[in-house]
Amino acid sequence: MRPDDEALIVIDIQNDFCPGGALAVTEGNKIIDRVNGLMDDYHTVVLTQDWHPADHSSFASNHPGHGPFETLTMPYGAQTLWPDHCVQGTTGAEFHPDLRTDPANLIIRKGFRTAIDSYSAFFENDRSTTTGLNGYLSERGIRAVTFVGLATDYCVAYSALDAARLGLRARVLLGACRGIDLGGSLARMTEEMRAAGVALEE
Ligand code: VGL
Ligand code: ZN
Repeated sequence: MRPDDEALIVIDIQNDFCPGGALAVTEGNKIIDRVNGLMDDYHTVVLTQDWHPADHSSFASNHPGHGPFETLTMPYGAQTLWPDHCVQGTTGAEFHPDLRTDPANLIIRKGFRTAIDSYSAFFENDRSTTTGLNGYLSERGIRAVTFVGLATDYCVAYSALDAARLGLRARVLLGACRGIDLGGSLARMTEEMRAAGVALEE
């Protein structure tokens, strides 16, 4: 068992991010056995769930003339456009059926505001609108967080960078993550995490 001031944060292991899904991450399903095992080591387990309305501003389909994986400038900065994914209430938004959910103490949904995307488990993409997760963790006395899940270079990396910025000890188990790797994003975000003091382990 890990010390009780540590939490495991499992990012977005949902059908749409696994093979066959709308925004499938290569081998996204391959991490599930390991993640399920890790849950037994932590007193506190948090799952995140990407949870978008159908008219979400990150969907290319809501920007006529633009396609998936293009970048648009939003009021809060640059935003990658994605295929429709993790639409509230759909099968694609459900956790992968092999993922254990019973051990979760908290399930945090993000990206449910039409006008703003949310990669990080802590803050939306304006980097200031909070999800409430930091308050939950601090009230529970959590000082260190370990991240696993999908995708390494988006929701995992943004979450880990925010955790470090918030003064939590942050660790990413890269072998229990898989990346999207859009235009070199995997190398870039891995380097950003390393530079921010996030512990990168296999
Ligand atoms: C994610 C792109 C869009 C992720 C979520 O979970 O990494 N990536 N929405
Ligand atoms: Zn999303």
